[in-house]
Order: sequence, then C-alpha cells, then structure tokens
Amino acid sequence: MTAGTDVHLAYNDLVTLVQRIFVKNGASEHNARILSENCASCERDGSLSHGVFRIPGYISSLNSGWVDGQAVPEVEDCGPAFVRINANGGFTQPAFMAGRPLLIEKVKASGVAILAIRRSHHFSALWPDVEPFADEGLVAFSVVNSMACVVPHGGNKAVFGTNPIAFASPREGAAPFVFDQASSAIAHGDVQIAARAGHDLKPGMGVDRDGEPTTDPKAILDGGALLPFGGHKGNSIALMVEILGAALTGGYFSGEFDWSGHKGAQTPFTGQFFVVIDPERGGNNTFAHRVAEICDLVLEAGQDRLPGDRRHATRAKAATAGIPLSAQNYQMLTALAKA
Ligand code: NDP
Ligand code: PYC
Repeated sequence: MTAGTDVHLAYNDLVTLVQRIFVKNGASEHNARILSENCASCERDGSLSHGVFRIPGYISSLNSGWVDGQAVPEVEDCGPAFVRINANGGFTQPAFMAGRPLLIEKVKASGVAILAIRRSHHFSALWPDVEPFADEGLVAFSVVNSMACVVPHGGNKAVFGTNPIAFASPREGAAPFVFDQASSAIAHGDVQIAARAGHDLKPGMGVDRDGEPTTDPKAILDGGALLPFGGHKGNSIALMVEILGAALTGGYFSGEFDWSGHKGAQTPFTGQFFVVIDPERGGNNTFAHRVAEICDLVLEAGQDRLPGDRRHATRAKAATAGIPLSAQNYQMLTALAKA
C-alpha cells in the first residue's frame, strides 16, 4: 500500500480486524465480536465520530482497568414489561444483546416493554441499538447519559453528558425512519475531530475554561464545556436523559462517576434506557404506511432529506465499494491487531 492511499475493506474484514484488537486488549471473544460489529457498522454508515476513530479510546479504557472487557451481564425479569440489566462494569452493547431476546418476548406479549441497563460503558452511536427493532416492525426509543461536559442553560458548571437520544420506526416502502442526536449542540467526538483538523466550530456550541463563548474546539476540550442544543429546550432533553439513563436504570449520572484513579479512562460509566413498542397492537395494520405518509409530506414540503438518509446512502456505497478507511486509520488498526 502506498502511503496516503485510502483502503476499502469489506464489512466482515473490518469486523475481524477490530475484533482482534479488542481481544488483544482484554475483551472476551464474545464481547469483542459485538463491539467490533458495532464499530464496523458506524464506520460503514459514515458515523465517523463513533467508528474506528474510537478504537484508541476503547483500548486506553480497557488498559486502564476502568472497563471490564470480560464482563458477563446479569439480566433480571422485573415484570410483564420490564427488563433490568446489570452490565457489571462492562460495555453496554454486550449487556444489551444479552437482554434483547427477553425484551422482544415481553414486547410481543405486552405490546410495550422497557429495558434498563446500569453499570455500563457506552462509547458509540445509538442508532445501531434502535434501528434493528424498526427492521423487525417495532418502534424503539433509547437514551444514554455520558460524561459531564455540558453546562446547563444559563449555568456555569458541566453537569450533563452529551446525552444522545435515538428513535426508530418502521416506514412502509423505505428504510426505517431513524434519528440519533446528541442533546449537546455538538457531540464530543465531533469536537475532537474538529480540533484535530484545525476547524472552528459554529458559534453557540461551547464555552472556554472561563465560561466565555468560543468557537475554538481546543478551548472547549481544554477546560471548557459544551452547551445544550436549542437553549432551555435542549437543556430539558439533556436532563430527561439523566433521569431515564441514570436515575431510572440505577446507573451513575454523567458527573457522578470517578475515573480519576484510571489514567487513560475515556468510556462513560452510566446507564441506558429503552422503550420498545409493537405499533400494530391496535390492529390497524396502517402504522408503517402512516409513517411513510408523514415522511413524504415533510419531503414534499421542502426538507431536503430525512435523518438516516445520509447513513443509508453511505451504507449502500460501502456495499459495492467497501468501507473506505484512510491509510492512517488502516495502519493504526493493523498495527494494533499485531501488537
Ligand atoms: P448529527 O447532528 O450529525 O445528526 C443528528 C441526526 O440528525 C442524525 O439522525 C442525522 O441523520 C440527522 N441529520 C443531520 N443533518 C440533517 C439534515 N440536514 N436533515 C435531516 N436530518 C439530518 O449527530 P450528533 O452530532 O448530535 O451525534 C452524533 C453521534 O454521536 C450520534 O450517533 C450519537 O448517538 C453519538 N453520541 C454518543 C454518545 C454516547 O454517550 N454514546 C454521546 C453523544 C453522542 P444522518 O445520520 O443520516 O446524518
Ligand atoms: O461524542 O459526545 C460524544 C460521546 C460521548 C461518549 C461517547 N461519545
């Protein structure tokens, strides 16, 4: 390979490469497989702030002893429509996969069910968690809180995480309708990417260490903080995520866990909440059709695209051309897989 040349990998090859890295850094084969599928899916769909970019952070968290790559989650059946999971200090995705079959069983039986995961590390995008439910005809909503780096509206101390929310719904004749967005004005990962690339941010996204507005991503990362999106409205969503992701699940708030004894720790140790609904419980058999109708109305009214469209277009390209990786990222992965 010539230096600087992009590489294109098949999805399965990227999964295998990333799985090897997780295993080399202490994850069980099973957990590594789930995490590598998640990472490769993000890279394939162009969710670049949560794909291969995150591998050094995963590794440094594993090696610091902050997260347990071998963790075995405990799934508890808490009633006709409630599943709880203790991730036991491991990554969220293996815990989620352990509880998913029971959750689906309850949704089928009750029409709706909740999944509450605690003592878990989520370091990725949320759409991979919710989109597969919509592919199966279900509606899903999920939130996860992260690490305190967002100042409440009008406040002066970071309390919230970047706290994303994601929603997925079946849509007749098309890919599911899915949105997945941070409740901060920008995800922390995108601030890091902007800092590396030397790009300024748009105004209104963050403050520096003195609480003064700044567009410099380095000033935000160096003792500054982010702001919620949309002023007091995004603020309430960030607060809701703390309530559902932590208070309800039994996980830590974004500002509550102490990782200071684990040099290199990067993964937030919090909780994740899901509610999953069978939309056909009413027996109308028109739900997915109605979703397609409202999406079409929005597009006809002039919105240039729906959330998820960019990801699905990127995924389609990767299906024929492979997943593009910069030479630098490919070399990083191969070196880590050999190390
Ligand atoms: P973006 O602002 O890039 O996108 C948010 C949503 O809006 C996406 O569904 C996106 O769809 C859609 N969208 C973007 N532009 C348009 C447009 N012009 N028209 C219609 N829809 C649009 O995401 P964020 O920066 O807020 O978050 C990035 C990622 O970071 C998310 O995946 C999130 O889960 C993750 N994250 C994870 C955290 C964690 O603790 N694990 C914490 C915070 C964020 P599309 O994808 O198709 O562009
Ligand atoms: O991009 O804000 C973010 C983030 C936090 C934790 C994982 N991703």
